[in-house]
Amino acid sequence: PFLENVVRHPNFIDGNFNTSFIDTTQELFLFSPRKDRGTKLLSYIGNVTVNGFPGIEYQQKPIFSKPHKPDIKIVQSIPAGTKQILDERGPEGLVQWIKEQDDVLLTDTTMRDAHQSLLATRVRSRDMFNIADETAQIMHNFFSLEMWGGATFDVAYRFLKEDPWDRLIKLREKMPNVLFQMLLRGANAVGYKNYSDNVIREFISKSSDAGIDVFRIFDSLNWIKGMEVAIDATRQSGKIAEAAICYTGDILDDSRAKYTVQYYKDMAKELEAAGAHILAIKDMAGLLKPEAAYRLISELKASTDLPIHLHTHDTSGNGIYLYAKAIEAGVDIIDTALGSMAGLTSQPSANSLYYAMKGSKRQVRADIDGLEKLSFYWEDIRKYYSDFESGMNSPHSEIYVHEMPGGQYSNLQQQAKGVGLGDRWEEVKSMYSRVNLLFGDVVKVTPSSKVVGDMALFMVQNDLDEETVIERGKTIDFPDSVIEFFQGYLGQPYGGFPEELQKVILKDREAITVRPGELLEAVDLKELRDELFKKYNRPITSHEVLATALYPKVFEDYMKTVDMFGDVSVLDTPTFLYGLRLGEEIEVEIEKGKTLIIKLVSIGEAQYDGTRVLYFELNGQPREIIIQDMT
Ligand code: 3PY
Ligand code: ZN
Repeated sequence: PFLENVVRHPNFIDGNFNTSFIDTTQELFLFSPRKDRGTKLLSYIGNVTVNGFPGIEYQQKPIFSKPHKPDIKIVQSIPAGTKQILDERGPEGLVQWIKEQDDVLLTDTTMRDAHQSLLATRVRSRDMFNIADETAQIMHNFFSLEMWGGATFDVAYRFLKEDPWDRLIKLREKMPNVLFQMLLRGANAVGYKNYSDNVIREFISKSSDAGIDVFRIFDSLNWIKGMEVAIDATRQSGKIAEAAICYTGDILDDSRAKYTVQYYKDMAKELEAAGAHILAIKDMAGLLKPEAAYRLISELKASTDLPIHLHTHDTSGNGIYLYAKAIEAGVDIIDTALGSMAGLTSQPSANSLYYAMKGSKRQVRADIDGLEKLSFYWEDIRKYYSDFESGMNSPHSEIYVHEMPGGQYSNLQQQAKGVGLGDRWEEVKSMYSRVNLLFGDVVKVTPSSKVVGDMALFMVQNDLDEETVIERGKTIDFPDSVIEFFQGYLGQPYGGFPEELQKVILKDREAITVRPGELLEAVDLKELRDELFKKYNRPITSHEVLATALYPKVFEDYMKTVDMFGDVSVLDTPTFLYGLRLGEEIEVEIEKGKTLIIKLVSIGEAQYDGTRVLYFELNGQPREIIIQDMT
């Protein structure tokens, strides 16, 4: 282990050492104790069996049917796709190829936005790995697969206790043929606040190395300055910079004069000048009405040369009609999800759109039988996560009023439950739209949407309305996210902040008007790696350094969980979420060729100190695990 510590030390790897290296580098003498993976997993299973999983109402583990895997033959040579076009012809060649296509191309969002929007982002990597081979084969002619970014990064570490980089790398191995796409929140990366420019650049560079090809970059206030560094870094990595316009308001409604067609056209031209390869229209809440889509896309097509990629959410139920109009207007690529993961707050269904466009001039390029089979698989998987469903089970046209992004709906609902406002959800939604107007009608998408959501929860919780906020505001402590927003730390909203409100919220704090990244010092990533090396007493990857730069506390907690329970990503999802039933036996492959057989034999009575003994069998041997009962 000593030699291993030496050769893996970052200074040794970087060639940054001399003869005193061994004497002056104490951490070379730290060795981690031998781990017993079996005991750790039993502790995790015991814990979740007794105490339940956060966000899931405590219950006995339901019986799930085995997911239907498509009965297709996995061929050795996976059909080539857009990934090969990018690799062979570069970004400009790929853009040219898009322009030459008559059919409309699809991006599948099942592994990112669909579950972010329906299931609070809780789908685990394992459920993706198990269908990856089939997906690569069936979706070989898709434009891209959106499978990373947005909230997935944070949620993977925070709730799923798994490494998001591992998801990206393993999926890339299994699906080498179709472009991988991620959602990047501009200067906020995959977080909720602006980061230093060097962190943004490093994150893009490492995400690109790990397998991302298309970076959909947006700014939560449509502020181009907040996108420029990310666009540049993407181009530097030789990947596709897809710059997004976030659609808000209603271009058909003259009484909402703030966000007009001209506003979007100007923004598109600025994004083209900033180096975008593709223009995305990111209709994150599903507000774009069919006629508006026709008009907007026709006008954007006439004013820029970029291919257009349209994203929407089907909350209102108008998604397919909207897409049909967009296709008629010449949109190049659209975002859909597999049937069973589509609709409502998610994307419109690829399967339905395929049939809707039959017989029209521009067809949807897809293997419909294959899509149906993949959809069956996801129908079964979705049941595992039913506790994270939003409860919305029919189209909600109220979206046109509250304007809440699809990806936020189920998350804000969870947040509302968390602060005891679960039964006042209707009020929270209506307050959300009032807060938007109070803030001056802002673009609402992560993280600006979170600020609006936080303020809405705060106002409902404290029985505040618009007048009391202004009148009594000087004596009110507003949520941190709201203060930071009005300080300009998320950038500048179009048309500026409402002045009176800004004064009330900031009190004697200063506001900035420059790009926050200009004020943030570069993070010393090498120093951060050294600190982590000392703290964890093992070699640290660039991915772990970045995770710490982006989410220090979340990553630290994740590492504690790994230390306590080991790698829980190896557990099947029902066991991960519910533990075991009495007498149930499972097989867990902890590494290739190494399987543990785990059986829960009985659960002892609670002791005076609140502990219980759980009696397991591990590979046939009895094992006792003591668990603190917190129910
Ligand atoms: C995200 O930023 O996660 C979104 O999905 C915004 O729509
Ligand atoms: Zn979305």
